Amino acid sequence: MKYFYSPDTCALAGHIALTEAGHSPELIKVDVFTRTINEPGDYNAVNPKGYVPLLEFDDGRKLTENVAILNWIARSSPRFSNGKEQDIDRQTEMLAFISSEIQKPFVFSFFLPGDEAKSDLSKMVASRFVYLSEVLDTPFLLGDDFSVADAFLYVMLRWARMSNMDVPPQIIDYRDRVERMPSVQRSLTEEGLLAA
Ligand SMILES: N[C@@H](CCC(=O)N[C@@H](CS)C(=O)NCC(=O)O)C(=O)O
Repeated sequence: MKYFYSPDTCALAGHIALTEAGHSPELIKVDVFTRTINEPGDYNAVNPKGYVPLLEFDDGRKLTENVAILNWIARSSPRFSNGKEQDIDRQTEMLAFISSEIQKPFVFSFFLPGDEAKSDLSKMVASRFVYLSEVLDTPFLLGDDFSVADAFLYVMLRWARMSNMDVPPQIIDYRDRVERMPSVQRSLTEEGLLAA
C-alpha cells in the first residue's frame, strides 16, 4: 500500500488513522505546489486531481478524498470497531462536516486574496469549533473511542493553532490529548513535524 501525502496538510489525518489501524504504507511525499513527488515524478500522473491524500492499494486501485479514505481505514481494522458495530452514518456525517465546513473554508482563508474574505472565512471556521466544543460530551467525537473523525479534527486544530485562531478551551484540551497518542506522535515524526 502507498500513501501520498504532504506534511501537515489534511492528509495527516489519514496518516494518523493508518498508523492507528496498524497499516504501514509506503509514504510518498508530494509537493502540492509543484505537483511533484519526492522521487522525480509528476504527481498529476498519479492523481489527475493534483491534491493529496491518495491511497494506492497493492493491486493498483486508488482511492482519493479524505472522507472515503478515512471511512475505508475505519472499516479495515478492528482497532476502530473495538468489537462494536461501527455507526458509519454518524462517522460519515462528522467526516463530511469537518471536510466541507472546516477544512475547505480553512484552505480558502489561507489562500484567497482579500482580507475581508479571509476574515469571514476564519470566523466561519471558528464558529464550527465552538459548535463542536458544545456537542463534545464524550472523550472523543463519536464516543469513548478514538475514531478516524478525531484524526481529521486533530489536523484542523493544528491549523487553528498555526493561524492563532481562538478556539474554546475544551477543544484545546481535546487536541492536546489526541496529540499525545503514540500514533499521532509517530505520524508527526514521519512527516518531519517534530524535533528529532
Ligand atoms: N476534497 C479533497 C481535498 C483535499 C485537499 O484540499 N488537499 C490539499 C491539502 S489539505 C491539497 O493537496 N491541495 C493542493 C491542491 O489543491 O492543488 C479531499 O477531501 O481529500
